[in-house]
Amino acid sequence: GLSTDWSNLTDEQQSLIADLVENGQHHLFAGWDAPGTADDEKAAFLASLEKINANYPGGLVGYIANARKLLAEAKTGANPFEGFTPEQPEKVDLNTFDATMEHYEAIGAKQFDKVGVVLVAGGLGERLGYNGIKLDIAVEVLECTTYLKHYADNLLAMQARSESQRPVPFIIMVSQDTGPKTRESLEANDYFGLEKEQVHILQQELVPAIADNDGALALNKKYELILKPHGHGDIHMLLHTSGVAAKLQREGIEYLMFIQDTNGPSFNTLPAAVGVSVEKGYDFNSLAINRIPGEAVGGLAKLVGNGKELTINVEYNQLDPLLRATISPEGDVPNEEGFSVFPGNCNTLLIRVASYVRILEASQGIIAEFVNPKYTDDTKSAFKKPTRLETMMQDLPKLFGESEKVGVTIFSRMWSFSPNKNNIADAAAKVASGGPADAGATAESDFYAACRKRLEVAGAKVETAEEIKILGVPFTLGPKVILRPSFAMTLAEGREKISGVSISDRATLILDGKDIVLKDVELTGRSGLIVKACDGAKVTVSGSTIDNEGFKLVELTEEEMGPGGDAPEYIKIRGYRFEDRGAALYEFDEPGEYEVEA
Ligand code: UGB
Repeated sequence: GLSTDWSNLTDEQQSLIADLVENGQHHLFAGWDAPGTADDEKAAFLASLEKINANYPGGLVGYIANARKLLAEAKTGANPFEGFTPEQPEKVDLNTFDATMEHYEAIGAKQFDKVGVVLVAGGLGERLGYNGIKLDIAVEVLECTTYLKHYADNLLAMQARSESQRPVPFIIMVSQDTGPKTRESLEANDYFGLEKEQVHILQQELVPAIADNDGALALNKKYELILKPHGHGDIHMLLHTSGVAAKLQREGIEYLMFIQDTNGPSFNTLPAAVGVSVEKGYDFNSLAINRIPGEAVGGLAKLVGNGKELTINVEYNQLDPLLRATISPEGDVPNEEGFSVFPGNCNTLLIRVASYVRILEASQGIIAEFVNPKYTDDTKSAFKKPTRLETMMQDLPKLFGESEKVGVTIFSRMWSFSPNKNNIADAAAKVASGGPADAGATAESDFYAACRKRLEVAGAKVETAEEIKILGVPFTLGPKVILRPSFAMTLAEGREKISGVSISDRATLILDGKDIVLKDVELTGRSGLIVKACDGAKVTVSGSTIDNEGFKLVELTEEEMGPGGDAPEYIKIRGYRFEDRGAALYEFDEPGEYEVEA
């Protein structure tokens, strides 16, 4: 009963249509106009079906089958945690910056040429209300380093510290929303010093929305599917179908570190996390923080029951019901230390490549898809709006067997997790209800806090500033310290290069370069000191008191914040900027030995 002229379709198109019709998708082709009318729309529609069919392992028929199965399960209301009791996962606590942390860092730092970095950056950041890609946002606005440059700088620093100096593979997952601008940023900046060949861009595709429990694909209008994002779990499928995971394994990469687009501190944790994975034999190491009850990050728990044991992220919307049904009738309430019972998932994951590739091959990279339809009523027979299958990258351990080991490594928050996810108004509301802001200003202040910590570990006297509040978002900005990854990747490295330093609450210190040494240097008042040294430039700054006007924080006026204000958007999302009032700048772009007495 399909009314169109099918004779000029390719064999593949005809067989795809036949397969779809056989699988309950007759409506996609019903009521078609006669040949000669809307031919372009029809062609585009068929092209979109073919594209989706090619991108999803098992094709559209596989997608529909998976949808029917998951929707049937959702309808019976099966509790995914039935029979399981959550227990504490196996964990290593690195909240303290002590010998244990340095022990793991030392192990991890030897593995820099066996690690690849995977950045999931397909999301648009609607909650942040930012108009570009999130990777182009500045993580700090003293020098306005973007997240993408900051991540690339870390890869360069890892390379510079490994014996082989082999380029660290950098895999970036983009979507149709973020792909063009991500490529543009890389190209406009000459790949930030990386080699083009070490960067692998993988594009995730949208999946069709589903209109009912029978898995009927939803149409926007005649000849047009409704398409929706499939989630960050697509990274596993893409690393499989592209062959990149297997290729990296053949090239000797042993670990992949998965990071998010706006989590600036992730590389602080890399050396120690790798050290933990190596020493404990973890196939999957989830990096975590002490979670605040109710916080929008999942909880990492060991689920025990049904003859099984599985350490997994319990997503934030499922955690409270699970706790109520098992170990905590009050739900997600604070423990004696004020934290949620289970560590919070940073979604920074360190995965052992050998087990990963094996699991990708067995699963085709489709990792624990789920569906979350909103039904019109209790009969669960109709949806309020079309739904779709989704995946989350942290669900990989659901496919693990007895032999794979999952562990959790806990770090302090400013050191490991300070994403920039919320606009100022939402951030202020989150703070008001007792949660973290996870906003531009806090991402920046935590960035400085982590660098201050490196100074403190090196014995520096650091005078912490008072908390300030801009537009309802509280944060502690000073002293503002940037130690670039070129300067130090581990605590030990910072200790070797810093001695006798003291820095006042309003001062600014920026160090960029591998061979910079600071000895007996005092930064008073609001003074600023910036030292930049190229490769081969050995710079010693010693016996100095720095006393200048440094950087001044200037709050944006209401007018500047408004739509007419000409401040860049990455400034507006934090509500302030800095003015350089005469910080001391020492820059060395020729190799050699230099002594600086300011
Ligand atoms: N992302 C993609 O690349 N593609 C997609 O289709 C979707 C996202 P969100 P979410 O660490 O704060 C996760 O939306 O999903 C990228 C964990 O599930 O910011 O709400 C996107 O670009 C949760 O357990 O996060 O929550 C970004 O880089 C918790 O730990 C990343 O995926 C929380 O993150 C995350 O996307 C957290």
